[in-house]
Amino acid sequence: MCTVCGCGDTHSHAEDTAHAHHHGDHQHNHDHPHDHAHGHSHHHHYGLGPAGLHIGGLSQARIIKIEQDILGRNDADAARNRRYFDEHCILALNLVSSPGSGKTSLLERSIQDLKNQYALNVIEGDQQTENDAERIRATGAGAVQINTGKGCHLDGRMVEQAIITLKPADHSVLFIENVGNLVCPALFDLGEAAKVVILSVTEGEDKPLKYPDMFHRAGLVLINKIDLLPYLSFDLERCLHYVRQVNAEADIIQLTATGGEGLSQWYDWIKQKRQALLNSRIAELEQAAAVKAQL
Ligand SMILES: Nc1nc2c(ncn2[C@@H]2O[C@H](COP(=O)(O)OP(=O)(O)OP(=O)(O)O)[C@@H](O)[C@H]2O)c(=O)[nH]1
Ligand SMILES: [Zn+2]
Ligand SMILES: [Zn+2]
Ligand SMILES: [Zn+2]
Repeated sequence: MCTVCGCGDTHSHAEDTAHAHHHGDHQHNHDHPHDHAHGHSHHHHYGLGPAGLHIGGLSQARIIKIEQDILGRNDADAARNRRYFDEHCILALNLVSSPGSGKTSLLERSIQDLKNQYALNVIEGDQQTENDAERIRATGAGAVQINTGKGCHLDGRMVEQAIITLKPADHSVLFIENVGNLVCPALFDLGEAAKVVILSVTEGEDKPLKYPDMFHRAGLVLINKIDLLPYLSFDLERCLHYVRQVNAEADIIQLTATGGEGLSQWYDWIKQKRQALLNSRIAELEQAAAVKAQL
């Protein structure tokens, strides 16, 4: 399923999709269907309608309705997960990135370093294969693999089912490795405490601007593979600036997931988030007890 995000979009123009064309020396808006025989470069922008995307065969109003239905259902599932995580003081982190940015590597290393401190579990999302769950199990942590088939993101219901299988302990940490995709996982809340976006320096510094939704929703941005900086023309300062442009609030940590710089900052961040979760749960219970005492 990914009717909402339009991933399966074929590059066709139709229906009510008004789109802008930026030709070299002029720009015009039009909504006529046409082939692609222009002899000059031009810019087709499918995100300018009210739905923010184009799906061949569907009107903008229909897309908005479908999206509201699907996301509304997902939000209800995610809210149930969040309540469960809060009641059991489970810190759930949703790791999102492009394929190959280093999510599983980071988890393998983090589990080695943290397994004596916390109970750890991992939900692994990929379209196919159980490779990542096997890598995680080799570290000794509990892992459930979710294969999404043609699907390009995890949703709240999939995570709920995985929790039933994993039965994470109270006060544990649950890492959710989403499907490698910087687009759709931004839309689907899983009930996590925070989205952690991982950007590898091999991907180029412009990704926060190209995929702003994802970076906008991040609680933490990890800039990974900084050990490779000497071999690349990646402009770190510019990248930090771009992250700030789309998200002024997110924490940012630079690191080498395979073992090296920045890992201790990442572990401190987890520790702080976990403590904040415990504190708010304690405050909640105290408040409930105070109300009960007054009755
Ligand atoms: N040099 C270097 N390589 C890294 C680092 N982190 C990950 N890698 C390498 O990057 C490649 C991809 O890493 P994975 O951990 O499989 O990436 P992933 O994000 O889990 O990939 P998908 O699950 O397919 O989306 C592997 O060859 C890793 O060894 C790093 O900090 N430095
Ligand atoms: Zn044109
Ligand atoms: Zn992975
Ligand atoms: Zn998608």
